[in-house]
Amino acid sequence: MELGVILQKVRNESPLIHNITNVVVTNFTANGLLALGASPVMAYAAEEVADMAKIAGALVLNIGTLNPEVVESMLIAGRAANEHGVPVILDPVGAGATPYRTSTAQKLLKELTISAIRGNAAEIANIAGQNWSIKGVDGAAGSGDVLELAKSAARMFHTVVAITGKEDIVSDGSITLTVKNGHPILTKVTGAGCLLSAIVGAFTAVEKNPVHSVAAALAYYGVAAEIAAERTSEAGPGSFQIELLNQLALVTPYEVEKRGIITLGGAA
Ligand code: ATP
Ligand code: TZP
Ligand code: MG
Ligand code: MG
Repeated sequence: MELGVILQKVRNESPLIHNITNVVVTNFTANGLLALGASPVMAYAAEEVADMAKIAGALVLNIGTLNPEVVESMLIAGRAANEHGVPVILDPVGAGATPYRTSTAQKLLKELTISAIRGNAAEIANIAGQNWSIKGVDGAAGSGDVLELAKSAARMFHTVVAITGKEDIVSDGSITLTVKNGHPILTKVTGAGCLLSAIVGAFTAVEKNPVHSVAAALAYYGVAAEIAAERTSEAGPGSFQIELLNQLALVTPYEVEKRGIITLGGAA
């Protein structure tokens, strides 16, 4: 897989990414997509989401701060995206923390064709009917087999599943990859996962093989985070957050190729 080529394609094509996301991460997500070179838009009204989704390169649905109106808009946007061949990405933020979040994520998966789901292990386990502990929107490490979980969830939902954490797993149920980039300080920035899901949308807009697009997005993001952490090692999460935006814009396709670590299965 040519990581650098996919990144360059995102920057060349600057796909429009329609986000229906949560109120915590909206600004950070828009700035992160701009830094990457994509074109973000947030649109929520039931009256306009179908029109926006059908002209987008990808639709990203994020259940972080749900309410019934937002869910209705997600379904309308998702149906329009599906009708027009626009890939839909789901971030099931906090699934498992409350029954409403779990059942909403499951409903979106049932009623829409979803190209990829990106979440932490607890969120993916809970939508797949397994009981992993989750505290609010933060997943506990858990003791389960994350590789098997990604595989079985991908098969269950007929989609690509990305489980992120210290190492990231991407599976379509038959091919499973591990991405070993990133930095622990990402866990101190709210929206680090939500922005990543939006970036997965941007990569999936330009690369039609979703295992490749998702793995490339995770590697790109992890490499940008590593460089940002190196450059702000004397500082805290505030400086890191800003430097992450800088590096999302500055990291080159060559650096992503050189530093990206993607292996087949869970092997080292
Ligand atoms: P959570 O709420 O559990 O933190 P999230 O939705 O914020 O989940 P993460 O799993 O934190 O999403 O993933 C966001 C990014 O942070 C990914 O690029 C992931 O690889 C990276 N990441 C998370 N934890 C670590 C870690 N301990 N070491 C390195 N990278 C990490
Ligand atoms: N509460 C509802 S959504 C949200 C919080 C804190 C943001 C979660 O962002 P992420 O990317 O999962 O850390
Ligand atoms: Mg996190
Ligand atoms: Mg999250």
